[in-house]
Amino acid sequence: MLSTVPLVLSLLLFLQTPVKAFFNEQGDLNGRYYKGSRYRTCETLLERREWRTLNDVEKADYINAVKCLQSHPALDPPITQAQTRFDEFQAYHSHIANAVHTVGQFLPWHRLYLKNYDSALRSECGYTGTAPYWDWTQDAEANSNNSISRSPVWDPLTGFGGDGVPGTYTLPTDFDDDSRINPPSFVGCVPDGPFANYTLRIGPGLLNTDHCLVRGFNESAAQHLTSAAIANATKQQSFELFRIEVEGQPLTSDHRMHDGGHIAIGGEMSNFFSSPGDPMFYLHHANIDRIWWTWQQAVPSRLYEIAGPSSTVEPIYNVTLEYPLLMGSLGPTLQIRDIMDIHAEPSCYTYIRKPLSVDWDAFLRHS
Ligand SMILES: [Cu+2]
Repeated sequence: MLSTVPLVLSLLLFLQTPVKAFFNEQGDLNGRYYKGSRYRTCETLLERREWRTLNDVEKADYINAVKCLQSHPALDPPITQAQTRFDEFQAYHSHIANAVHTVGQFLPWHRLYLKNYDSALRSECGYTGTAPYWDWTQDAEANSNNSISRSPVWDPLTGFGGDGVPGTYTLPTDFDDDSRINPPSFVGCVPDGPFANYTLRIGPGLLNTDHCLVRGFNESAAQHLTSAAIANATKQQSFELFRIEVEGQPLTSDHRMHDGGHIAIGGEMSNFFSSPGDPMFYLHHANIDRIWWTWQQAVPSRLYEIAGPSSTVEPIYNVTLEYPLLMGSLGPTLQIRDIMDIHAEPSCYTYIRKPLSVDWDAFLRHS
């Protein structure tokens, strides 16, 4: 028995060696030391893919998972009108909107929000597919008029349904400027697709009334959704300039890709508070997150670069990597530093540009 003691000791010493090496490699970023265990590398990376590279079965799996979230009861929403888990995500965005836009935590907060939505689709609705993104440059640069409205993402059978129909929705009259509702954008109800019959309870704006999914496509926003628009952002040399160039108004005088995408879809999606009531919110923001990740990867020091004001009202601080990202009932509070590297725990996802070759196993499972 005694002879096992030195054996165990030498085994422990042996095991310590790679742990130390890991700490040296990962432990000092931006002059700060943190626990290596917090930044475990991922066992696998979930792959996020462009919507149109999914086959019809994969598209249906995603839509069905969103509809599942729209059928599960809310857990602990910050706005009592929220009835479903889908509403709960929308309600939390509305609740916290003033604190997470036009500030340094804008991109990190939305990165974690999307991750929690993806996790809910998987753990609560059994979704096993990709978290899709919408690369709107493929539509904005199409050689046709009405390039946004011609996108396959609006397909009524395989996509998210199309434009709102004029005259089918009447905005309530009792909203004030705080709701930031742009009436011309609320064209009408989406009559087709998988969400035509879903009753939204949060929004529009700060009103929380039962209503249909409202859209109002705006083709002129396509000019903010081109590769040139992306290049204008990704050429910025500091995070502070980059996040301003991505987010758009009111930080910039004209629209940019973030607000441009919101305005291109219009209706609920155009609203500062209630935009996640349109399921396309998550595909648009995944593309914004992908562009941020592209910018982060271009220069090593950008992986943990963060800056910007913490608030739009006093007291205002500079956002640091310790800044807490509040998620309420959607998930645990994490610090910005925890989500900067999407290839590390707890994020563990990546963005795929090209379509994958046919996965015959998946094909045979579904057929
Ligand atoms: Cu937002």
